[in-house]
Amino acid sequence: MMTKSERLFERAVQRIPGGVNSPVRAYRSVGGTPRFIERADGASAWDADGRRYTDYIGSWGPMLLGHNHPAIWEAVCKAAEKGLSFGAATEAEVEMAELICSLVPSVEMVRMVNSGTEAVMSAIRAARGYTGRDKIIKFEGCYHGHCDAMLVKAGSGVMTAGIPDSAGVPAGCAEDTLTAAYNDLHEVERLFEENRGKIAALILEPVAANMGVVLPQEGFLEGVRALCSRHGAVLIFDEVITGFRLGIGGAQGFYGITPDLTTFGKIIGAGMPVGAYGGKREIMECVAPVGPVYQAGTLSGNPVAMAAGLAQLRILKGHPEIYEKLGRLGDSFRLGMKKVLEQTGAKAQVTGTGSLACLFFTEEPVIDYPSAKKSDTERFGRYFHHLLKSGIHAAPSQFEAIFFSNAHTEEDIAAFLDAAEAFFRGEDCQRPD
Ligand code: HOZ
Repeated sequence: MMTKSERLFERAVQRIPGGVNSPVRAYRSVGGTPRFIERADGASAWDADGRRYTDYIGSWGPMLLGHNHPAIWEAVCKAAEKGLSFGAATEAEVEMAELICSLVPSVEMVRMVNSGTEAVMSAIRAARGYTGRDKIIKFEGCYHGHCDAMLVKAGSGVMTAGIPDSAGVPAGCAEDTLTAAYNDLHEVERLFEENRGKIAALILEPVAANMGVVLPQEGFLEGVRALCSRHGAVLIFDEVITGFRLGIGGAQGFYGITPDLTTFGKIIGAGMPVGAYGGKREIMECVAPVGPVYQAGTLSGNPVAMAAGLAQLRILKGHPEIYEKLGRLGDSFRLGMKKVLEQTGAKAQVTGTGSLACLFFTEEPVIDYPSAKKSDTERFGRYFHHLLKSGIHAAPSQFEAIFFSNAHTEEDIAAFLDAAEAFFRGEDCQRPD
């Protein structure tokens, strides 16, 4: 008999491309049918057939406090009672801007938008308007949302689907996007030399979390900072995943590097659709209505989304011990997984930092896009289905992160490691068609 998820998926594919509203939710690279999620609470999610999973997707990052947190839920209900959207300025937007600027010192001014994609698109426009230059440097395997200029050698769903240079992007939109290998400062230096006075901005994920999780090597972030300063280019940190996750000050606080602009995403909305970009006052004052760089949005700074985000950020600000716990959970996972790999002789690499982790099925260290792509994705598919059968809901792609939240426990991590050990000892699942 078909499960309810299977029946829903059959209907979904008739009316929604691939049956999903974002490709990363599809199970195409791992086989089988996406689980349709009905509800989630804390670290758990239940599918349409009533099966419970420990959830390590966490809406791709924002559920840092776990699902359905009571304070956030209450803030959302209170805000919704007053109205869902006004298309006019509200006090909550001012509070949000002040809070972000106080938590992330490089951000002197900030503009709210509705997604990470919008944040990146707008930050790039601001950088181009500010410098009067057109070219952008990005890194292979970094994902900065789906705006045309960023769909060049991109990570996340486009890497999973094997279409890193999406169709439908006019050549003209991508010709000003230059790419370098992550962690390769020489290549960045060469691009700056070959394009003197033409580079508006360099954008990167300070911890790459859309080609799996790849850490910056020692000196890499310092190096890109120095090169941007030397060549008068705007350094943009895409902190859609790392912002408020690797610490209250994001990856820039964690590594002690100051970008010129930062993009944020869904974490600010605690599960509501939110993004933001901000940074140096002189760059942000190029944005309309102060300056000539146009960017707008009816739902930007939406009152319900602001209420959810303010509730989450205030809890994070008031409870630094949450970050200590997140770091401990991440370390338990990474150290425990290393032990599992040693004991079972499995050829795999565990990567990550803080509350981000990833397991690559390759013998070589993963430092960039080519080394990430060496991972055996067939084996990942079998591992994924073994996890799912063991009640673990992780991203259905090799090239995504495992997200830990404050609702996870050491027992959850131990159960994950047990499932991984069982997989490596040969109790493999078959990959469904
Ligand atoms: N690409 C992001 C995850 N790595 C966001 C999820 C999505 O694309 O839907």
